[in-house]
Amino acid sequence: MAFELPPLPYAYGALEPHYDEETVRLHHDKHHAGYVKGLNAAQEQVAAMAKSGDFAGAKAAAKAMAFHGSGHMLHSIFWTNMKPGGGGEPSEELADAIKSQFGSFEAFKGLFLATSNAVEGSGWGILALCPVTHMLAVLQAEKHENLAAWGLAPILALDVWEHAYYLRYQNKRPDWTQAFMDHLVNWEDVAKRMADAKR
Ligand code: MN3
Repeated sequence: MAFELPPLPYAYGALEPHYDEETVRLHHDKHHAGYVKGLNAAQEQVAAMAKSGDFAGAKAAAKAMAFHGSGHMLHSIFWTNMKPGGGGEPSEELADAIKSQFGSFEAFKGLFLATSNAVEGSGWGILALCPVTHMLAVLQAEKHENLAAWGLAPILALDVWEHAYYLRYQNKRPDWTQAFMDHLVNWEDVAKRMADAKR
């Protein structure tokens, strides 16, 4: 069954002024859609190899699967991780987990922003949960798939590819990551993802 581009959970312009309508539209309808298309193409390539018995394209298919599959997954998380009037602080279980792992929400925020800002080239800042130990970890992804920690579930994903912010924020990545944290994060969604990952 083919993968599909999930619709945005809000209107294209709903995150203004912190995330501009034009970027959201291009980012969702062109960039994210491109990863869904690439993932489906990789799946078809695998099916064709299995059918023909010719596995000459195995390496390319595996790489395409990791790149486009991770791109599709991280963007799907990213869109739902935001809401109009977001930001602020998490509550209850997620707030406790962040405090226990990082000392305080402020310390977590500093680490998450520094980690996201320091991604080399295109990538992501990620907060992930280990479903076995329930520990939280702040990670980077280069492109979508590199530097992944196997087994950890991303619950907060911040896109720092230039396509994610360049129209509004130009080269000022730290202004974009700060705006994301202060005005866009949907902490209820992050908390729900943590609870789901624990099950
Ligand atoms: Mn993107």
